[in-house]
Amino acid sequence: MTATSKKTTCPYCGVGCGVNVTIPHSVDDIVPPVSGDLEHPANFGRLCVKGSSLAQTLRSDDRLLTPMVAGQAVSWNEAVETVADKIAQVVKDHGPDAFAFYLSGQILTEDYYVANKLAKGFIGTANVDTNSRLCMASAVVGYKRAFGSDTVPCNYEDLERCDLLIMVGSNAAWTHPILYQRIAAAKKQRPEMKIVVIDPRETATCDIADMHLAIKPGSDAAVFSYLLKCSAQAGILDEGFIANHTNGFDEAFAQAKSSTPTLSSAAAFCGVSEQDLNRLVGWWNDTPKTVTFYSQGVNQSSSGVDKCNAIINCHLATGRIGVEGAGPFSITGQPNAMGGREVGGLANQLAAHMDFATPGAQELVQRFWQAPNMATENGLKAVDLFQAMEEGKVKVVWIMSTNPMVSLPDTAQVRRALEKCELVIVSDCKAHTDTTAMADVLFPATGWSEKDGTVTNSERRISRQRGLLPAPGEAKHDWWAICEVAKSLGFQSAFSYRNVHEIFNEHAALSAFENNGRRDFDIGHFSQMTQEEYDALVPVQWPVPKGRPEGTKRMFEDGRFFTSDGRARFVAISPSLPQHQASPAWPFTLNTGRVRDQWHTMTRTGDAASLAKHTAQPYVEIHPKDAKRLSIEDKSLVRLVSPLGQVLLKAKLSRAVAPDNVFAPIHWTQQFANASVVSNLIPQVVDPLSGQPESKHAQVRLEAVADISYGLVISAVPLTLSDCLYWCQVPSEQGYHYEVVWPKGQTQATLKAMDLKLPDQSHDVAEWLEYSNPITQQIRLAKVVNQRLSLLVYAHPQPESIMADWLISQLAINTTLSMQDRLAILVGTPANIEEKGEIICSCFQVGSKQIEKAIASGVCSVDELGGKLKCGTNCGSCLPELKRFIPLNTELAV
Ligand SMILES: Nc1nc2c(c(=O)[nH]1)N[C@H]1C(S)=C(S)[C@@H](COP(=O)(O)OP(=O)(O)OC[C@H]3O[C@@H](n4cnc5c(=O)[nH]c(N)nc54)[C@H](O)[C@@H]3O)O[C@H]1N2
Ligand SMILES: Nc1nc2c(c(=O)[nH]1)N[C@H]1C(S)=C(S)[C@@H](COP(=O)(O)OP(=O)(O)OC[C@H]3O[C@@H](n4cnc5c(=O)[nH]c(N)nc54)[C@H](O)[C@@H]3O)O[C@H]1N2
Ligand code: SF4
Ligand SMILES: [Mo]
Repeated sequence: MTATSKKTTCPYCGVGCGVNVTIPHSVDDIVPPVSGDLEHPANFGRLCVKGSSLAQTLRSDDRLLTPMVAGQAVSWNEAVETVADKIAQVVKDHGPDAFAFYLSGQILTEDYYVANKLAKGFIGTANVDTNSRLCMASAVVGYKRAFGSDTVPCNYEDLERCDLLIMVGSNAAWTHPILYQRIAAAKKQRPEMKIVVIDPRETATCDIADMHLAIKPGSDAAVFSYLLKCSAQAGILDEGFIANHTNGFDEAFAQAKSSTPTLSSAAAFCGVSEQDLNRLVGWWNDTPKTVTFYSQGVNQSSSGVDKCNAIINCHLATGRIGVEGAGPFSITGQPNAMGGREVGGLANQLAAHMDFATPGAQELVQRFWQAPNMATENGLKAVDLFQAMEEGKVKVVWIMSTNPMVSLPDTAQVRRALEKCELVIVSDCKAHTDTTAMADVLFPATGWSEKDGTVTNSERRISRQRGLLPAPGEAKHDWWAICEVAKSLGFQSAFSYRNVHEIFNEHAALSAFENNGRRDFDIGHFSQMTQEEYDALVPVQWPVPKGRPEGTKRMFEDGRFFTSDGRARFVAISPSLPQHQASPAWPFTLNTGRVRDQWHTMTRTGDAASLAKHTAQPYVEIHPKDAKRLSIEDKSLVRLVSPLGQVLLKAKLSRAVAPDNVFAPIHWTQQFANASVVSNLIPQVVDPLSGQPESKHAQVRLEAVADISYGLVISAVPLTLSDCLYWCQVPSEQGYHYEVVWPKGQTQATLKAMDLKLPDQSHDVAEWLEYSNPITQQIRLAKVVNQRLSLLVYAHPQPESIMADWLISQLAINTTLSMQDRLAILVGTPANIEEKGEIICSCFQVGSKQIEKAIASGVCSVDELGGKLKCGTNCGSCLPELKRFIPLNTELAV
């Protein structure tokens, strides 16, 4: 039998890369090879490290395999009836707004469409919000205010063809790696192309930048307000475009002039040097082909929408929109955040890019759906929704494909809300997440490799996701579960879809229904596709109206916008700073974001041992000056306290953050570490227009943690480490690896006591190997059962680097341990093994020590490093980091 190959789309970031997967012959073929799709216009064959590691995440020991009600496995029938009965009861007793969906930019467009239709047309509530509220909401409102529609004007080629690229609040090198590599390649080809990074923190993205503008957190709008003001002085306004295609220039310009009257006032507001700001102004003035590319550093802010419009104002004023190599380009984070926006999956949208405020829209959608209970006004946005839950107003919530116990700000509030809610339904692929732990009903969902449907990437490109493997256990598609509940509620005829193709056709038909060019989102060409056509769908950029099957590369080329008069709108912006500012009690500003090799709450990337090597533990980046003042050492445990809660993280001393500022990644949940969920610290401050939380900003205090000992526990079976102050489980293939911190005073006896929690091994022959040094206070214990290593515990007063990889590999060794092996285990390393150091290249597992050694032996470029160690030669995600190892930065852009 020959293996078959299928084309699908990567489930991670909004770049939306095409993936080829070779389907295994049988379920026992563990790893189906995954490669980049050479024909996909997002990536042309390349994949970053997360995409390349997809095969490792396909099988998980922790899949949710059956529906559960109150902790008991039940049939789908019973679970669906439980849910439908409760929804019917609360709607009858309290009205439709007592029910809510909380969805995700990671479900497929077809899942999203039916959820939105059920809530807004049939149950009668617009309480359909999503984690895109935490992600894209400000960008959506910014576009809608300016263009009358949520339309991304640009495409990926514009990023390669512009002459100036301003990257604002984006660490694309880690978060949109394939786009970043396309940009880096363009810069290498045309070194005269300028790149500016605006970010309070120095990131890997800065490696290709001609200038890094390390602004004060939240001050972005002032940069663009000043650029607008200077555009007039420099005479680069596009007077014709302003006159013929826009409204509101005078007010916006007057406001920009009064907000940022001088170079010195603007530079002071943003905390940058006048020289740097002036340099940006010069480049802006000289470069018609400018793209401004923005992400969460812009969106996740109490003034996120204003920041977006400050950017868009500059592009409208100079006519730098709707032409090749220019435009305000908001990049989407999740693989289908854009698809969610298309179906109307936010509480203040209706459907198909219509909202409640659009005259006639509600009636149009009602007619199209034949909806019996049409919602009539905006529903609750995410943070308000969870507050309404805590107040007892929302009584049933159905959470699908998101982990709000980790990702929403103020975890304690989210917990209170879910505890108060009468019925919490969670649809997830995983059995154990911080949110499934709060559920009354669990629906087992199929995951990426099992689902069929469509997703839309950051450049409006719709691609097929194709099912590769059979669903495990009783797992079902999300759209199916929604339709079953809908049918059980009595809405049979409107939800009797047989497959996703029927749903997609209906979604396409609604987009075209009585549209006639009035609405941007029109994919009417697809409304009558056959199953075969749907299966063969090639990636295409919307709009794809009837008669334009090739789709649309770029928007607004004709200068017409989707406002009532067809003109774009300037918005007068007064730049403002984040709501909470530092104070003596809370002197540090906490910034949060992503690391290269993990995805969100680690439910998928946490399954790939190789991806854990880049960043094994949750950390906080602290400037060395602050660390010294607070007696915090590198790698030591630090407590971060905010008015809302506290977390424990490992210190990473770094000049990438400014003094008085710290940065922590968002990925670690209670499944991976006992006390490191950073959302515990983030207040529920939101943008007044978009409702998007200011997740990039919290005020905290830092404390060194005293009287502790650090350790490492390696075990053949999972352990419950309840006596620890801190533990973090590091994903590993051979066994269980925990990094641990205990209160001081661990003795051999207490450490051995951990063993009591292991399964009964009384029939086995067990012995302990022990080493302790009273002077260095080191204790090392190894338990050998039937001549094989089963548990290992190291404890010492300082955070030490230990070769956990080698130690854990000893768990898998089948042969009897020799005297030499036993000694090496207690020492922590065999004499003849090269220490790799921190893994930099995940694809080939090349570590910092190996790279340093190669450089010491004369290697002096990234290419030569690749030739010698292979690092950086597969996905290229580590190239920015490799470059930093090269002395004097002799390399140009990679
Ligand atoms: N590896 C990886 N990639 C991902 C994801 C992931 O989890 N892991 N998630 C995906 C998703 S859903 C999203 S939304 C994207 C997010 O992609 P990005 O937005 O690129 O990622 P973040 O790290 O959240 O934040 C970007 C930067 O904003 C900066 N920042 C903080 N405050 C400010 C500010 O006030 N102004 C400016 N200008 N910058 C500021 C931070 O220092 C940070 O470097 O990534 C996507 N890609
Ligand atoms: N402090 C701070 N907080 C943040 C951010 C930040 O930068 N700083 N970023 C915010 C942003 S931009 C985002 S996008 C969010 C992300 O945060 P979340 O959405 O909470 O994170 P995920 O880990 O992606 O959660 C997805 C869940 O869905 C499950 N799942 C995966 N596929 C499917 C499927 O097909 N069906 C179903 N039913 N389940 C599935 C996964 O197992 C997982 O439990 O975090 C936000 N929170
Ligand atoms: S850049 Fe990486 S994570 Fe994003 S879609 Fe492409 S392969 Fe997937
Ligand atoms: Mo996101």
